[in-house]
Amino acid sequence: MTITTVDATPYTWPFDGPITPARTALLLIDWQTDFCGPGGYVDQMGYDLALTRAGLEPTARVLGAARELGLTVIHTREGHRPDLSDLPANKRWRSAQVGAEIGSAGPCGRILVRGEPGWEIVPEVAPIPGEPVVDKPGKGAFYATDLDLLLRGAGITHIILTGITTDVCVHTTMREANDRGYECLVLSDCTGATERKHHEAALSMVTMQGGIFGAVATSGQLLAALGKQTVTT
Ligand code: C5J
Repeated sequence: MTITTVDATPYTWPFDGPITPARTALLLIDWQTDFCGPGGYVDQMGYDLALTRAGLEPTARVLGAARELGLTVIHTREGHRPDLSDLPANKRWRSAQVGAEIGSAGPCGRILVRGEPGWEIVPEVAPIPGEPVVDKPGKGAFYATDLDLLLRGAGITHIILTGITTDVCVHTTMREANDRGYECLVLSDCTGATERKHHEAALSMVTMQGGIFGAVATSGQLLAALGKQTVTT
C-alpha cells in the first residue's frame, strides 16, 4: 500500500509531500447529539438535521482508515459546566433568542451542558479507549483547551478536519490551527452546516488566496491517497 498526496483544492495536499501518518491527526469536531441528533440543540432551533448528519457516514469511513493506519485521532465536544460559569452571557442570551437557551432543559437533557445526553458524541463516530476527547467552551478547539499541547506532544504537524458545523466550529478551529502553523485539510463531505449555502461558502473561503487556511478534498480523495479506495469525487 502506498500513501501519497491528496488531490485537493486549491493545491495538492499537503504542501510538503506525501502524508506522513505519524505526523498527521484526524480531528472529529463536535459530532454530538446536540448538533446532529433528534431533540438536540440544532434540532431545537428548527434546522434540518439531514444537513448536519450528512457527513457522519463518510466520516466513519475515514475514521476507520485513520485508526488502521495509526493516525492520531482526536475528538472534540462543545459544552459548558453544569453551573454555566464558563458560559458567556451573550452566548446564553443569543441561544435564548432562537428558542434553545444553553443550559435549559430539552428532550436530550440540558442543552450543551457537559454530562448531559445531548452533549455526548453520537455512536457512529464515538471515541474508543486511548483517543483523546477535548472539551471546549467555545467554537474554536484551541481556545481554553489543551489541544495544542496534545498535538505538539504527539509530534503532529498536519491536521485533517471533519465535523460540524462547517461554518462555525470547524472553520474557527481550522483558522486557529492555521495560525499555529499546522497544515490543514478539511473534508467537504465530512462536514455540514445548518444551512447549505453557509457550508458551501465556508469551504470556498478556505480555498481563496492560494488556500488561505489550507485545502479542501472529499473523503474519497483522502482515502485514495491513503491507499484505501479508488478516487470518487
Ligand atoms: C455551533 C458548532 N454551530 N459545533 N457549534 O454552534 O459548530
